[in-house]
Amino acid sequence: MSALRSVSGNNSAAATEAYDAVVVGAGFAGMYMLHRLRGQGFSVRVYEQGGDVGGTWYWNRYPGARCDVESMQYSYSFSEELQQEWNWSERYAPQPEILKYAIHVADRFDLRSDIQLNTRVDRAAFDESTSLWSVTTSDSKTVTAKYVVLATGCLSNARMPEIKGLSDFKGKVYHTGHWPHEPVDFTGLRVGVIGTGSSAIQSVPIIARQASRLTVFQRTPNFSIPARNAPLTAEERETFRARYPEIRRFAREEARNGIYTELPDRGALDDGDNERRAKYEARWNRGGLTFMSVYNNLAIDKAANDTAADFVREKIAEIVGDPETAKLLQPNNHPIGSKRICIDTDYFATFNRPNVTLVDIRSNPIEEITANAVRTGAEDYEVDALVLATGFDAMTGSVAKIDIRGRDGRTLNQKWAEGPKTYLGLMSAGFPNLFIITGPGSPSVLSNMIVSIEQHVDWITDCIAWMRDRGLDAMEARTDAEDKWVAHVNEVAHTTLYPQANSWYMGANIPGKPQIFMPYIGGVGAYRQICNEIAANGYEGFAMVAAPPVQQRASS
Ligand code: N01
Repeated sequence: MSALRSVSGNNSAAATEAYDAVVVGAGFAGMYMLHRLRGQGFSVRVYEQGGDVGGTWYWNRYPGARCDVESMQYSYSFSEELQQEWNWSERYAPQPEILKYAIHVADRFDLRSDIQLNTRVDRAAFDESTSLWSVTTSDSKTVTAKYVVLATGCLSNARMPEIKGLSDFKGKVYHTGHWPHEPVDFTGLRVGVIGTGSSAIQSVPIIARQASRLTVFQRTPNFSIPARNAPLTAEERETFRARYPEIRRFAREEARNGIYTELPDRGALDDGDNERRAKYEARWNRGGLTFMSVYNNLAIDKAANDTAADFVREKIAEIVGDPETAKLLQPNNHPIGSKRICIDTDYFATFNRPNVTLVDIRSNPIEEITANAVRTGAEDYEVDALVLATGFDAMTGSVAKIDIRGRDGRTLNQKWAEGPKTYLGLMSAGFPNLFIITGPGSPSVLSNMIVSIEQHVDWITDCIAWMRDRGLDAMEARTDAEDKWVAHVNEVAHTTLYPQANSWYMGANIPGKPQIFMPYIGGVGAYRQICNEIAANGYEGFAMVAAPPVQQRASS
């Protein structure tokens, strides 16, 4: 099982390469998957459409791109040596440093020999007679594999907005999620940014410092908390490293979102106004995503949530000089946290600059883009360059681009036409031996992604090794178990305020996409426990198929 086999039906030159597993994507998920499967003696081929490893950190090179989880935590935990030796320079490392880390991991663990870059997987089809997948890539080759693992990432399918006239624009057009590799300099240019999600909120302050004029086109204002980014001292790194065993354990087992922080023991309305305000103030000053864990009911109780939302709205009004602009920047159509909260450095203060204008395209939608301007009902805003910070076809977009055919030739896109259906976010019934890392139905984007990636990769590796030990040929989610899980994911989501927002969690940012809350909101600790119990019970809810006897296989 361990060696790469080159098999050929007729000994012709056109041999088909055969692997135990094909992994799609060489981001953090695909790299660790390769490392673990190799460690178990499996042959693996990883295909990566980018020119290097790193996934989202390879593509998202826009100015100001950083992770919103602190780097000491947004990093692999599987190797003690790695976490002790890598020196993060800042609390939130910038994109080039995270990419450098990914490249370091690929080299340090000697992963490159099994990764084929610049290659997209176009098609994967399951052959029921052999229980093998045929995987066709953009270089027109087909290989076979017993297992296919989709490590395609949740936010890797940049979405171009459908705006009339966009192709007629004469200046340069950039998408934050597909940024050029060569430096982009906006000095002296009039720049328009469309969108005000995390990517815009990170890039706007930097573009504003370069551009002669920056116009930000906002449809929906977002809640954002200061990052309070700062260099990490050697001492801070050492203190953190010394506590890694407890920090990593907590992130895996106790935290809801895979981030080490205090667990709140009371609700927002249990405190009086002054006490509550003092707590919000302290978290605002500390900065970062943990603002949302001041209290234990901000995600479930609207009255409690309003107290946090009001606090942030007040902060915006304090920071932004022009009251009209401040009002426009105050989010008012969704509970705080029901869309991914943003983390910024000087975003709101940027609107005090004389060269920055905020345009409300909710009341005055963009009608079209002309050769040199963005035209709203009221005005033409002349720009030399356009930055589209318009987001991603999240969670399912990258999977949907691959023609995946399971039993009876049915495609995954057909099966997921009304929304993704998975068991545990790991497998989908009708698609044997096809695993998804951080897929819909798992905590995924609601968590520190690396914590969830490591959990899935470990679970999948253990599962594949378990099958090998028992001579099993195929594994598949059972429809009844999947239906029950989908219902559970949906039920838990609706005990929270999350479905109240038109977010990409719900698929609401893509016209025509079914609106279903995709990630599992039960918390990473609880989810891990469920996955572990299912494995301990012989992979409950999954159907296993034994390998046919050797002579039967040979004659089929
Ligand atoms: O994308 P978004 P993003 N006309 O979908 C607007 C992660 N991330 O790239 O809200 C005009 O959040 C849209 O408006 P509306 C993070 O998880 C992580 O910013 O649909 N506007 C919205 O304002 C994040 O949540 C980091 O009304 C249009 C914006 O574009 C996720 O990626 C950093 C439009 C899109 O916001 C996505 O963030 C950055 C149109 N036709 C991102 N279409 C880290 O720190 C869309 N919009 C790891």
